[in-house]
Amino acid sequence: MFKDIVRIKVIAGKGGNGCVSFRREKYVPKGGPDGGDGGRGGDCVVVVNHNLSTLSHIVDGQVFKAQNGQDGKGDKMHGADGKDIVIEVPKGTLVIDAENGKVICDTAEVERFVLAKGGKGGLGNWHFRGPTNQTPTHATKGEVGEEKEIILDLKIIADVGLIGLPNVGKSSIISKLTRATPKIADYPFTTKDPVLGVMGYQDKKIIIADMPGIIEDAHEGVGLGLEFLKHIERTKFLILVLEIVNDPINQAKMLLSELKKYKKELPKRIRIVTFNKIDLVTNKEKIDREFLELSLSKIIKPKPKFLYISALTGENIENLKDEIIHSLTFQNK
Ligand SMILES: Nc1nc2c(ncn2[C@@H]2O[C@H](COP(=O)(O)OP(=O)(O)OP(=O)(O)O)[C@@H](O)[C@H]2O)c(=O)[nH]1
Ligand SMILES: [Mg+2]
Repeated sequence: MFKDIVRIKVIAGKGGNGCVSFRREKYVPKGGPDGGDGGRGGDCVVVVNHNLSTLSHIVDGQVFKAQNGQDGKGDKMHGADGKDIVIEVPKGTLVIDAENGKVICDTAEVERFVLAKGGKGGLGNWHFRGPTNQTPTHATKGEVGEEKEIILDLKIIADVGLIGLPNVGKSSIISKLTRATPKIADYPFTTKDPVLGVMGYQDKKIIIADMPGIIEDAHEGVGLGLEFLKHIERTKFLILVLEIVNDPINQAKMLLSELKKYKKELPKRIRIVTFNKIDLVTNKEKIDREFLELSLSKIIKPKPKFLYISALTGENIENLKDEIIHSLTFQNK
């Protein structure tokens, strides 16, 4: 199951107590104080695991507790430090303080972060010896560890996102561009969650995200809603997938309006418009490309690149690859 938001509780370990003890040796009836210090409590740490792509391994409400430090012992023996507890997350997970909603750490930038610090160990009684007190019976207790309620909110990191109505061929396209094997079927909402694929180019890896379909009034929760669009917020650009045989201009208008309702600037992210299923058009002369492109250039700004493709036969898929690479290079300059 794909999960992209969970609430957890983290409890760092308590420090071990300092020890009260006196040296006991043969012929030394009154030995000096030798109580050791308590160990430090373990920390709660969030760490990026590059093999993860969801938060499904974490249960909502799960409590992560680090180990307590051990108490000090006689003979100045230091108690063992408590072990840290590591919470593994996919890259791109935002760590949010549930109390005030503030982002504490963005794992797109930081790969390891201490969420809650373990308590310090207490001091053993030998620290408290002095000229006036040779037999201190005092040691300090270990400090409690920090405790926090945390929200983990995954926003996947992809370079390019595929956006379109249901059933237009988005998953078919990603399966042609990358080695991803998403479910492809002739009914709407086959894709329920984002799917990532990697397109190799020279020594670079371009990450492409296939998205669920968007329908009219998705912003009001119709279809699968628009919540998944948070996963394209970090993409460098979007590819709009339109079905050539099904009034593409109308499809584009509807999609733009939904994207805008989610986030006003999102439509500006569109760099490529693909007209898919070109193989279904028997008389290609009948398509008025000029009219199509002119109409779409009026509503998509800056003017995108247009490609007529077929994910079924592979027509123009190589050109689409080139265009993706070109757009990314252009963007990075
Ligand atoms: N003829 C033809 N059929 C295609 C082409 N691309 C995809 N299809 C078919 O269209 C149907 C939908 O394809 P998907 O790739 O699942 O479409 P999608 O956009 O991912 O659909 P959702 O995940 O439901 O949003 C499948 O039956 C595909 O085989 C194409 O270029 N030509
Ligand atoms: Mg799909």
